[in-house]
Amino acid sequence: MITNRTFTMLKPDAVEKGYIGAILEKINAAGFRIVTMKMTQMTVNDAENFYAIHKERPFFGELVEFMTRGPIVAAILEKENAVEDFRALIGTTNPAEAAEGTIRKLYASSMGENAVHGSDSDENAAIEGAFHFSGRELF
Ligand code: FUP
Repeated sequence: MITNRTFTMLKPDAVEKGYIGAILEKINAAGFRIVTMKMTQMTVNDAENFYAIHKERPFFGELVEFMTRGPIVAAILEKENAVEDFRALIGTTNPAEAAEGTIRKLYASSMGENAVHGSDSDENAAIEGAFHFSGRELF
């Protein structure tokens, strides 16, 4: 089993603000290899399924509305210790608390609109990657 991969989305806020290039540069500079990547837009059904774990949370409706309001960039990334290292690179969920130099500190505006997603476990990285990509799209 491959455990050195994680899954990311550059969220609608980051795409709208023109941060795709800057964020990909940080990802490259941190030593991640891009296994696959695409620009896509989630449907309401997609977002409800992707974030099903948060279904009962008060922010669920806003989260789905936000994640479907425009295109995202989805990607699978590879590196030793990918899940943990990528979460360190992006910073905490709330950008106000994120460490200096992290992607969320630099490019996110709020807890809800936090620029980028990173899987929280190897298991979820595999599930989330398979949600967006078929085996033929992995390089
Ligand atoms: P993270 O793993 O850092 O992406 O954060 P979570 O999986 O806990 O949350 C997923 C998304 O739900 C966040 F990116 C933004 C949204 N969220 C809120 O809007 N409010 C909250 O209190 C927590 C999460």
